[in-house]
Amino acid sequence: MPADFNGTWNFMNSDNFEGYMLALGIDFATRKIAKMLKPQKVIKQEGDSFSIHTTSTFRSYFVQFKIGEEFEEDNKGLDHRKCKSVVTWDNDKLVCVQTGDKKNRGWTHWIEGDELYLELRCEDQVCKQVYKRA
Ligand code: ECB
Repeated sequence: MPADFNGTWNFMNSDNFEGYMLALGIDFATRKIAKMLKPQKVIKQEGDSFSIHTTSTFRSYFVQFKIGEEFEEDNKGLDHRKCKSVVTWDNDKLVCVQTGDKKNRGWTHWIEGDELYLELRCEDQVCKQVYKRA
């Protein structure tokens, strides 16, 4: 049985979001606003199909995918760079590799108790975020 990510998750804290945004080339004004946000994630998981809705007062982002199936990601409202993404299981962790202009781009999600963890990677930067079950 894989981990169950279903649910609504509220942002608690983050580490090095600034470094991650700099690696993506996000401009100063956008970074200032973005780092104040407390996004909410709604994750729907049905077998190998997932959707992740990340919403905030400033911008929101939606992605859906099936485990192991490559898809085009547009990163609309984020850095807008297109990439080819694929998400796989690494034991109970969800691992996304985002292949495109940026090296070493991707993310990993896992659950510990009632907390959802997200590690965002771009080039040499790693941002870690923690969400709590709503
Ligand atoms: C969507 C809420 C954050 C909006 C931040 C606005 C501007 C900053 C622009 C670019 C920064 C790059 C990413 C923002 C960080 C998080 C957004 C979604 C990250 C993500 O890929 O989540 C995955 C895993 O949950 C699903 O898309």
